[in-house]
Amino acid sequence: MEEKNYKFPDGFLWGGATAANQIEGAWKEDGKGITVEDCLPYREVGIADFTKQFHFTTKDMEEALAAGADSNYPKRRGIQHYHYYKEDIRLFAEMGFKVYRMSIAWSRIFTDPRDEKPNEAGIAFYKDLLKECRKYNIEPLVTLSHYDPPLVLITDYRGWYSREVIDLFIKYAKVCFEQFGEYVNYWITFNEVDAMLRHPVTSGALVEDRFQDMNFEQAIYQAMHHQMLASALAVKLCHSIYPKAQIGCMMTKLCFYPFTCKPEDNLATQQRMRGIYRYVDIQVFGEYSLHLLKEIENKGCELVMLPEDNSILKEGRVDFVSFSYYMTSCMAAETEGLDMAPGNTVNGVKNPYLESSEWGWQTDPIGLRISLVDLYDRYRVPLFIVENGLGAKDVISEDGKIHDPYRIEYLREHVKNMSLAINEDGVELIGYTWWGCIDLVSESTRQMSKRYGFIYVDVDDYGKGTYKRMPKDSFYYYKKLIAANGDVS
Ligand code: BGP
Repeated sequence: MEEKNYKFPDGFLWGGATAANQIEGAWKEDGKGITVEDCLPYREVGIADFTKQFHFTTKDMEEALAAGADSNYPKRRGIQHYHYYKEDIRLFAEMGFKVYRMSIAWSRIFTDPRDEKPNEAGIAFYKDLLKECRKYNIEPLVTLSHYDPPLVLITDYRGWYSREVIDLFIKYAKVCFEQFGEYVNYWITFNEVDAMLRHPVTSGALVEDRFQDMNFEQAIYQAMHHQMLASALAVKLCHSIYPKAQIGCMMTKLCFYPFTCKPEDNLATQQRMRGIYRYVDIQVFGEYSLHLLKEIENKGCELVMLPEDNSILKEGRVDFVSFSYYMTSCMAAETEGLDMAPGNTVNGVKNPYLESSEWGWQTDPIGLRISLVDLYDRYRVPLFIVENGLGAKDVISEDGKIHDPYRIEYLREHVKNMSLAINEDGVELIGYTWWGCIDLVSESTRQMSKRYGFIYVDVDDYGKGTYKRMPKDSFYYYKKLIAANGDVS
């Protein structure tokens, strides 16, 4: 068999990724405002089904939380990164990270998004964190919004459906660019921008119950439109403040294969895949695709657009496309009787040729190469993989260490396929950040026990543990891989 070298361009950005609401903890410290994520367990204790109804004011919620409601919720503790960030970044540097993807919590920068003045303590925290990255020559890649809208957007607005939220967001983005721009060359506007269609609360602060006067789908399309405008305005603002900075969009790179070669299954797959790209199309091309406008019209919905909206979208086109990639599954026109597989927020028909993680996500390194080629052929802008990883239940062995060959294999096989996409398919890929480079609270399970990290954090789902950090075997593997600039041959 032909020997392959798995090469990457000089300066390729190797690193890891996290999000504020999954690691920081300190949810009430130093003037941080309350967020949707801080309150989500309310639905689990039956006080309200947050996703459907919401009759509280922010003050009610604050009082209930202060009285100890859901006090054991893992997201509020995170991994205490707010207090351990220096140690965490030192460990990232030890692995040789060139880049660290993190997010800023809007609620730390503005306690209430309507405040005129930003919260100085929040600014100071992120400045210190960014300086710490720079100390080790780690390039920060900063996401402005990663699934954590301020609660006020639900209680006092109708989430992103309210056009005023755009101004609030841009005020926040401006503070970030002005205060942190000297440390940051790479920005992302919204994490998994397409996610609002699948979970309207966490991405759009949209609660169905608040839209009894209209079709909820109509509200989601309108909220998406406002988020597109906010993203475009943020891109333009960032370029005007720091012309050298690059700012991109971020999508969930779902990938479906036709379950059979029946034309019906192919058509179902094509339609599904078209849906996946439609909002990134706006961010890259600066305009709505006809098929999305048709879909909105066919559903009897209407998009309210102001005369300036088209030029805002045109002037705010992104510099790169970034994405998360974990798994693939299949599409069939008729799913009755077929096995289904769960995935990253969406289910698909189970692919009999793939292995599954403990959570049923179907691992597919070749699907990453297919995704890179699809994205590059479509957009012709640099690509950045900003989330890829394997969630697993790690066990501490008798020797006191964590041996995680499954994670190493997942990493190696995905990296090989990235190299093939660059060297054989001509894809322009600028970086790779492993999701959850340090153990963090999982988004879908909201627990610690689904672990992604190269670094183990000693805390369980109930907050028991020392929070001590400990490198796993994969830590040393990734360190070697980065030192060899990805040559895993
Ligand atoms: C992505 C999110 C991340 C992250 C990841 C893994 O969709 O952007 O925030 O959590 O999925 O998902 P999970 O934590 O559910 O395993």
